[in-house]
Amino acid sequence: MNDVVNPATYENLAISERDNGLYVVTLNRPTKRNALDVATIEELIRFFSGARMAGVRAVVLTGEGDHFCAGLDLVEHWKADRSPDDFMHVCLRWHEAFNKMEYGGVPIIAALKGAVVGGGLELASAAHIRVIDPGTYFALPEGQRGIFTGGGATIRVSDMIGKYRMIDMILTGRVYQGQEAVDLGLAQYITEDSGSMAKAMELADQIAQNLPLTNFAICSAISHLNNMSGMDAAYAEAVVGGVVNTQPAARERLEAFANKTAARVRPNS
Ligand code: 1HE
Repeated sequence: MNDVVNPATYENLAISERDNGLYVVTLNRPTKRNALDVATIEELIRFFSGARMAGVRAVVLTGEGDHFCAGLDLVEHWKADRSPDDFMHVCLRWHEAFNKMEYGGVPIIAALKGAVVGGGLELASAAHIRVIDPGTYFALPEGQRGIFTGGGATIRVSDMIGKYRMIDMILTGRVYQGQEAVDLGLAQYITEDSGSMAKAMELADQIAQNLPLTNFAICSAISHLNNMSGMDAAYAEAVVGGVVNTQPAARERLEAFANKTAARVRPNS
């Protein structure tokens, strides 16, 4: 077994393999509400740096216990009494982890519950799809804690809900939940009961049936292209399209369409 997907090599993450290259990655410090300490960030970097090469086709990311993630481990941070230089490097490791997630080419579906706050929201926002249930809530308590973001909220949360809503969240501690959170863009799906995990698994199963190179392009190229000028993005999209849209594995699917055996796109019933 590739060490990257070997559960025995992780302490703060629980890694479990399901069918079809689908993995569940669970933040596993429930007694600390899955707060992100240095060790957990290093484990996220390790898993998501190697996931694609280890054959992982999709990941459901969740948390053990009632809460997805309470953000930065405030107790570790307080005890370490870090210098600015030290904390800058902590933040750079967070970015390493979350960039590996967003740009790594493996689809990540976050099954969210309870608190998704501060750095927990930064982590969730590096996933490609977020599923919530009625008990899930989002907040950026940094303003009240006397600190600031450091794991990409200024980039990804702004991207999801707009700069001024993000500013309001961190200035006032405003909490978003339920359908309003979906309408704003904090999540793409909400379940009626506490079934965010079941829905995330269903989505991951479906996504894992796409060709891996297609999923790689979707979960890597789109984010890169969005960082480029329009001209460069159009050029790079053509290059990616050239590689992905001619992949030999796609021929069978294209042939099925041409032979009228492939499913057609129909409206929801
Ligand atoms: C923690 C943390 C944590 C809980 N760091 N230990 N994030 C926050 O400001 C959110 C802080 N946490 C909370 O508001 C609440 O803990 C929760 C809403 C998440 C959960 O409440 P509850 O009542 O279920 O749990 P609790 O009693 O508050 O905490 C249970 C234990 O988890 C307790 O430890 P214990 O050893 O005393 O049992 C807490 O100390 C521990 N715990 N949250 C450390 N965050 C790169 S910059 C990112 C900036 C940020 O992320 S700022 C936002 C930080």
